[in-house]
Amino acid sequence: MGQWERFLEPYKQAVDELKIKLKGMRAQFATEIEHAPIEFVTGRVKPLASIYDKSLEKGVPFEPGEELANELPDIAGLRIMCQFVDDIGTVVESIRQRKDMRVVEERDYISKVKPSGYRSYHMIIEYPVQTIHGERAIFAEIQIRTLAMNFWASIEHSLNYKYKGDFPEEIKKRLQSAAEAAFSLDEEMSQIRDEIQEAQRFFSEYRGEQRDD
Ligand code: 0O2
Repeated sequence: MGQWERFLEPYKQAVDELKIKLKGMRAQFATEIEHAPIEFVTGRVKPLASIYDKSLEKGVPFEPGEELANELPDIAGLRIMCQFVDDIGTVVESIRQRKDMRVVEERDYISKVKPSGYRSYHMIIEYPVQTIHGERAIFAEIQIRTLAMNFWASIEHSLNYKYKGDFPEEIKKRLQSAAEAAFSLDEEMSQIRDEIQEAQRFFSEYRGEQRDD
């Protein structure tokens, strides 16, 4: 097994375990309260090419080890998507209360929107992974955002690849205004939230719907 593979293995394990735990949280919410604040959960280990780019950006040697692990706390990354902006606070609070992970940092890019227009709530957690060599605490980043914020971020992320972060002024402006439009949609949806939830309850009862993720 290569050096990188050995270094990344606990991250892969952490992502797999955290996906199960966060999906479990979703299922519990769904059975106990009428509106589940989690729509869906995804997770990934940062690809080696992105680890390389980020290490260059941060001026950290591109070597598997502690320095890289401390400087790049998002090698293990989870994403939680919510229907409504208010759901984000509920999810954040549930994560803070958990005993199987420790929150070490929070960044609120919803009240403090990034200049690009990016909105999301980030939590860096420390998570203990059990390995054959004993317990290993690793960092993971959980990004919590609405479906509209996620839509915007994924489009902007792919355009970022194309322009390598150097957007033409016109596209930059359009993306910023698209971010505001996405946020207006979130605000509009929040205002008609009660109507939407009643309709969703009726619809899922009518179809006898059950999600298994
Ligand atoms: P990928 O491919 O998603 O892994 P810094 O501001 O430098 O101190 P840093 O370390 O960049 O902070 O962390 P930050 O900004 O808290 O979170 C970085 C991650 O948030 C990014 O990871 C993206 O996933 C997401 N993100 C932050 N800003 C933007 C943005 O403007 N647009 C989009 N689409 N996503 C953003 P990576 O490693 O950059 O990318």
